[in-house]
Amino acid sequence: MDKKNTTLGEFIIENQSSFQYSSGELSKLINAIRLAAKVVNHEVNKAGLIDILGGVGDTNIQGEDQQKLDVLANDKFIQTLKNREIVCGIASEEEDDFISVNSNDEKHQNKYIVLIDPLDGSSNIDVNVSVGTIFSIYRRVTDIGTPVTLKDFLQPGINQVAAGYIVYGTSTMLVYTTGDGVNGFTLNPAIGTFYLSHPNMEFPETGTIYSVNEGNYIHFPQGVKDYIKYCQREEEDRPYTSRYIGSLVSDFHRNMIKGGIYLYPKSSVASNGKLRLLYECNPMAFLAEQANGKASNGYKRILEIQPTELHERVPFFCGSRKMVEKAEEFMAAQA
Ligand code: AHM
Ligand code: MG
Repeated sequence: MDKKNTTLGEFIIENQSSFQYSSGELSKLINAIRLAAKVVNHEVNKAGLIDILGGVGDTNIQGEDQQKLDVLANDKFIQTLKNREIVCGIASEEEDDFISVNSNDEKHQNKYIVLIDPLDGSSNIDVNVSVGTIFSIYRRVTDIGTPVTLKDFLQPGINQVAAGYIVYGTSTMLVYTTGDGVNGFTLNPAIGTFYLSHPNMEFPETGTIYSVNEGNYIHFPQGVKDYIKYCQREEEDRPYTSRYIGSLVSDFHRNMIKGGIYLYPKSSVASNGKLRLLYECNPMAFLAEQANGKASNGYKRILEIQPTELHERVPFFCGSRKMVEKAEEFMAAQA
């Protein structure tokens, strides 16, 4: 069969047997995410048409205003995962604490936990700019048959079994890895089917795009300031092009296709930057490494950081391998 005619559903089945611990559970879980993605996609696409925009008046645990679509996306993903009884626990950017899921008939028998950022870049919704969903999947570490605990969620990123994102962009794509490369699927909205459009995605080894919120320049550490100046210097393939959407999923997606680096460093006003380790940086880092790219906190591999809190933040440098290494050189020079 022409690979490009492969649907996501077919791809999941075909690849189930090649997955080391395959029991079908992970396939069901990715299928549930596929379904929730289509529902959220439908809502995101009609956001400008109906009275669904704007804040709901709540703030989440990080003190940020929640947008209606954040709440809706959060509900859809959690409901879908709960209803299908395929996970034992869920943590979300929009929930203060993790959720323990108990199937009706069998007590706590599922082995996977999911961490999600249901709608990342949500400050972009009101202005019709791409947003995304990020997900990360682990095997629980506590005993099956008991409720999940925080320990199940505070695992280093290297333990991830699968991770991915959905980008609600000019077209909607679901991109994911189960540790055997990265594949991208584009939604045909007419029939509601994802097709394999980007098999074996890889970051170019280097690139000419840097993505950072330069408005924060004054607050950045000296190593980051020096790296930005390096990007802007006229030499060889530089100055680089600056591209920053403010939507991590979209910035990452573009950089993976074209070659580039994304930076969200710490600053004098945010000691660990902004992005969350568990449901933003770890899944993106897993994807980056699976796509021949690199992800670091400026000094060390993101995937090896031992988390201590559900919503902890971490500086994030991610993208084409050589570019991340160069940024790390500048950081090390100022350490
Ligand atoms: P969010 O989870 O509240 O949407 O924040 C995460 C987003 C990322 O998608 C994006 O890269 C970053 O925040 C932009 O932040 P800033 O506006 O500070 O540059
Ligand atoms: Mg987010």
